[in-house]
Amino acid sequence: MFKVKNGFPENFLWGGATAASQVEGAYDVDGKGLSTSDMVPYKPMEHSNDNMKIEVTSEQLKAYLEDDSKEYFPKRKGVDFYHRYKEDIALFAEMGFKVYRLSIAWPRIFPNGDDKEPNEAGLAFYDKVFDELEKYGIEPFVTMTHYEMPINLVLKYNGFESRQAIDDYLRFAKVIFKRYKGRVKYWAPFNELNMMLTSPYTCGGVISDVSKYKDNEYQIKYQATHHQLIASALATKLCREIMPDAKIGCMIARLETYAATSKPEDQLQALLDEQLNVFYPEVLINGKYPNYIWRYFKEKGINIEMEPGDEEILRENTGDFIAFSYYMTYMATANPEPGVQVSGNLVGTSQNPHLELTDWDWPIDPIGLRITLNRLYDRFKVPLFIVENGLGAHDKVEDGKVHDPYRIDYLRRHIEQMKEAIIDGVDLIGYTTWGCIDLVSCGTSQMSKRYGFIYVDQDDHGNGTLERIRKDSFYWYKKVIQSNGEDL
Ligand code: BGP
Repeated sequence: MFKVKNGFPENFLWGGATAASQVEGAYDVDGKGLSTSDMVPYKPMEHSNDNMKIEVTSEQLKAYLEDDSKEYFPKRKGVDFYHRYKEDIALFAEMGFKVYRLSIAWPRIFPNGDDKEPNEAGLAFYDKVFDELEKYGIEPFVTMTHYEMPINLVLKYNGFESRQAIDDYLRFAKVIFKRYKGRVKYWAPFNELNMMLTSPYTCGGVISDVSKYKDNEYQIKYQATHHQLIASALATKLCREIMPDAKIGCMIARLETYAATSKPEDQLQALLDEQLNVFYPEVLINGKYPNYIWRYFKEKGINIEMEPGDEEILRENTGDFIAFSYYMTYMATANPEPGVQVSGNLVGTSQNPHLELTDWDWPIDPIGLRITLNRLYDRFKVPLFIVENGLGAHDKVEDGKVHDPYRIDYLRRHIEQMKEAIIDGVDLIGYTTWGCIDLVSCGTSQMSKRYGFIYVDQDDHGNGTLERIRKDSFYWYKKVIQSNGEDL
């Protein structure tokens, strides 16, 4: 299948991942328009999964647009990658990255989403980023949009609730495919398609309280998802036409789920949750809505409005790989007590008594990653790419250094399980740890939830020098890459 050295394929893509909305900052510089993430204020969260939902109401949005002086919007500042990308990419190269996952901020290219012409300054920025990556031989992996929809499209037609979003998205796709043809080999149309179920605003620019499906939240989310699935398939078609050598695949948040007990009904709930999670690759890799989803849609009163030709679009434009984020495992229970979080509503659970928890109550489960890799490969038989995995933790600077043995331990244990999965026969092609540099947390907008190999001097309120400091894990990951996963 593929030559293995020290347990990993010789050409294994080691690297790290970020998102424009969480690192770039410069939210209104060089013609960039406002994105959905620019309208998410600081919402601290400690030791709870309560606000995994990153949502904004129509009233809040109106207030933020009119006068945002009262709120602090951390993602507008990020960690100033926009001006420091050369320094940061040099640090990634120092660790030996083979690949760097980044996203393109859609409103840098089309400030209002529907502008007649793209914004040249925005296109030129990513030219320079790709130049820098090329200088060090680092392959870009581009998430075409990672929670950065132009806010004007939310105001104009409630984001991906409207089918119009497909056309505007494809205009954006065509511009970036043509511009970066030959420079970017790996593409993912959206970030974590399935998180539409908890965060329709963040994932699809959909504000539920103004939705035309107001009385059925499932209809809102799955109709918007249908539009993103069609957009993904048509982007895949465009990609094949414009860049035949590129690879494009679907990206989900993997929610590996265990039955809370050996009760058959809990095991059945775990099966149903698994089906909800793999629904997206079922459509985008296997080319059709899976049979099981129609029962679920019926039970939830969901009636997907499709247009003639939609089924052919999905059947004829399937992806090359499955990319996914993996942080933790979940537990499914058929009869949750009031207040118990269950994976069916896609909220992380801290109930598994056998797993230790992170500072933010995310269960740590390295073996779960081996299970996930086997499950996904057994079902889809396409290459897999782990594009997010990491530990959000409180780090502190001591005498100019950051000692993060807990992060090294977390990553080491997950990489060990990746090695096991490869021995199991899984075709795993790459691994980009999440937040290779400290950045603004997606769910909580906190800087203090740090993931990076590189510490950034900035606190939750945007105070700091933005100085970069190599953590102990920086030097550890450098050895891991140098030894192709042998020296852990
Ligand atoms: C994923 C997002 C990433 C990243 C990650 C960690 O859902 O794709 O953008 O943020 O979550 O979550 P958080 O930043 O909330 O710790």
